[in-house]
Amino acid sequence: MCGIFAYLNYLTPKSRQQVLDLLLQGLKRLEYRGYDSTGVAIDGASAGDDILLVRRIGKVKVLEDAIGELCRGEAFNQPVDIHIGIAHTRWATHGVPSEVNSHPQRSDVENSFVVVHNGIITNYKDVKTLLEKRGYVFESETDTEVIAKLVHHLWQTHPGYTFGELVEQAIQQLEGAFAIAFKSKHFPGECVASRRGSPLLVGIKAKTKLATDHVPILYAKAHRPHGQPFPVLQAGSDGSAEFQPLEHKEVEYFFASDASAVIEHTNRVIYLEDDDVAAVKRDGTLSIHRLNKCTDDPHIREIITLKMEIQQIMKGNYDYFMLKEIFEQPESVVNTMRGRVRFDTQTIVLGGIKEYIPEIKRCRRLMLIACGTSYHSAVATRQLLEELTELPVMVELASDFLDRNTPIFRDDVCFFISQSGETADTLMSLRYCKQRGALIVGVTNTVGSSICRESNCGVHINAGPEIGVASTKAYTSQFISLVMFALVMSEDRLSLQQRRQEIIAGLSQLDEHIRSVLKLNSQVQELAKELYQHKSLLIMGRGFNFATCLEGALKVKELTYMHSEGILAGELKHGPLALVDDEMPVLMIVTRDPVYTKCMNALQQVTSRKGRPILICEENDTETMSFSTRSLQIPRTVDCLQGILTVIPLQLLSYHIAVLRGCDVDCPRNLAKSVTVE
Ligand code: G6Q
Ligand code: GLU
Repeated sequence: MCGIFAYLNYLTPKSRQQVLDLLLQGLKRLEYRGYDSTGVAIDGASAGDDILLVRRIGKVKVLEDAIGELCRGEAFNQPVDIHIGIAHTRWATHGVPSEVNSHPQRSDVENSFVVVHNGIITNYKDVKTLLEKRGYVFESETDTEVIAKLVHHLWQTHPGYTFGELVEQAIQQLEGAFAIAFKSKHFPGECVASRRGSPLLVGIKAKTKLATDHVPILYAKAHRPHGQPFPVLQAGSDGSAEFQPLEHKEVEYFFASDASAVIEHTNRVIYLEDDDVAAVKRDGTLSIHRLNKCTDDPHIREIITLKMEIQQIMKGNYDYFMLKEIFEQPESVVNTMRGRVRFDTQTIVLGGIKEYIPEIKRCRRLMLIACGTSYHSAVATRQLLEELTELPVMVELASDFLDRNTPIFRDDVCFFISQSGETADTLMSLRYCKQRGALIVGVTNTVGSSICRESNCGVHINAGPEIGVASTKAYTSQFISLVMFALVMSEDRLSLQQRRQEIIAGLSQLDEHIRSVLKLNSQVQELAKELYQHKSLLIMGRGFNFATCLEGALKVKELTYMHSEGILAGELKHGPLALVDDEMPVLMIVTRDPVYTKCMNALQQVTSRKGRPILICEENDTETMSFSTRSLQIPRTVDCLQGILTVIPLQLLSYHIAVLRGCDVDCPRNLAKSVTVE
C-alpha cells in the first residue's frame, strides 16, 4: 500500500514550482498510506532536458527539503502551458527503503519512461529474466522496475503504438496487484494510468462546466495477430457508438490513490475499474481503454461528484483508523496470500524463505518469539505448526525469553514476529539467537526494518501500513503468514494432504467469511452499550481459540482501560471460576472443533455459577446458543483458521467500548506504535 499522485495541467499555465507544490501537497495527503520513501518526476527545467527525478528516503518533508534545494531558479518559475508530474510515497514490499528503490522507477538512464506503482507484481522475476535477456540492466530491488522497462521494450518493438496502447499491452504481461501512473519523455504532456486490485481515481478540474458526466470506454479488439499494429479501436457497447473522449479546454487532471489527495482541487472524479487504462493525450483529451468487453461492464465510466470533507476521506467513512483497519481485513488477508497461495494447484510458495526450507526441515525445534499482539499470532498458530511440521514448537514473549537467558542451539530455527520490525525486546532476542548460530526468520510488515535486515530470511506479511496503535489487520496477516509456513513445511507429507486441502479451501473463503463477520458490527455495538460501564471483562476459550481470548483481552485493556483477562477454559476450575457470578461480564468462544465438548463443560460451569456469558459460536448452532441469551454467530471454517474469524468481533467490541468510554481509539494513553525501548 502506498500513495500515488499525478497532476496534468492542460492549457492552464503553471510553473514547475507550482506543479511541485501541488505534487508535494498531494503526497502529504496520502502519506498515511505509506511513508518509508518518496519521489517525484517532472520535466527538466531547460529545453532538451531529460525528465527530472527527485527521490528520498523518509517522509514527504525530506523530499520537500530536497526539492527546495535542487529545484530553484528562474526556470522553475516560468509558466508552462501543458505539463505532467507524477509522485509517490512508498510502503516497500520489494527492496529496502533507499533512493534507488524509491519511485518513480525508470526504464533507462535517460528516464524515457518513469512509473509510480502501488501494489505487488507477483511475476516480476519472470518478466525481469525476459527483459535481462534483451539487454536491460536493473538498478533497483523493486518489483516495479520491470513495469517501466517492459513499457520501454514494447515502445522499441512497436513503434506505432500510442502511450495508452503500450501500457495496455504491458499490463497484459503483469500478474499481481497494481495501480500505476506513467510519464514519458517520448510522449510529452501525456499521462497514462491503470489499475488492477489497487485503488486509483482520476480527478477532473475544469473552469467551465464539463459537457458530459461520463467517459465512454474504448475497447481494443480482443485478438490481435502478434507483432501487428494495434487494430482499430471500437467504441460503445456494440462497437457502433461514436467514441468521444472527454474533451475540454483548460482542464487539470489528477490521478490519485484516494480522494483525500484531490478533494481540495476538485470534487469531480472517476473511480477506475480493474484493467482500465486511462490516458490523457497531448490534446488534453481523456479516454479510458480496455482490452476486452465484458458483459456486465456499463461501457462508460461515470464522473461522480464527491460530497465529503478531507478528514472523512482519509479515513474513508470511518471515524478512526483502527475501525478502517478492522474493515480492511477482507483485503489485507488476500494481500498476504497474493502470489503465494495458488488455489488451483494447491501449492504455496514463500519466496523469502524458499531456499531455507530444507534447512528448516532438519532443525531441532521452532521457536516463535514476539511481543504483544504479535506474540498472540504465535500462540494462535502453534498447534497447527506442531501438527504440520511435527517439530517441537516453543512460543516465547521476547522480554521473558531474554530474562531467562534461554538456551539456544545452532540447529534451532527462530522466528521473530513483529508488525513494526523495530520492537526492542524482539530485536534483542533476535541478536541473542543469531550470536548462538540459530537460523533467523523475520515475519514483519515493514520492509527494511531492523528485524528484516538482520534476519537470514523472512516473510513480509503485506498487510499495508497500520496506523491505529492497536494492532488488528497485522495480527490476522501474521496469523496467515504462519499458516502458510506450516503448509509449505507439509507439502510433501502424503499423510497430511487431506488436512492441507481442507486448510487451503478455508483460506480461499477467508475474505468472504471475514466480510460476513464484519456484518456483526451493529450487534457488537449493542453489546458494547451493555458492557462499557463495567469494570472488568473475562474472555474464555481453549484450543485454537485461546489466542483469541488473549488478543481480545489485550485489545480491551489497551483501548478501553478496563480490566480484561483472556482465560484458558481448561484452567477455569483452577482459580478463575471464583470470579464468576451474575454480575461479572463473561464472553465465551465455543466452536465445533475437537475441544467443543470441553468448552461446553466450561460453559456449564459458568452458567451454574449464575454467570450469564455472551457467546461467540458458529452460525445456526442452536444447541450451543440455547445456553445464553446473547450470541454472536460466525461462519463455520476449518478449526485452525477459526481464530481469524473469532478475533474480529473482539476487535470491534474493544473499539465500541472505547468510543463509548470516550477514549482516544487510535492513540491509547501511555502506548506507542513502535516500542523501540526495552
Ligand atoms: C497491540 C500492540 C502491541 C504490539 C507489540 C509488538 O495492539 O500493537 O501489542 O503488537 O508492541 O509490536 P510489533 O508487532 O511491532 O513488534
Ligand atoms: N511493490 C512496490 C515496491 O516495493 C510498491 C510498493 C508500494 O505500494 O509502495 O516498491
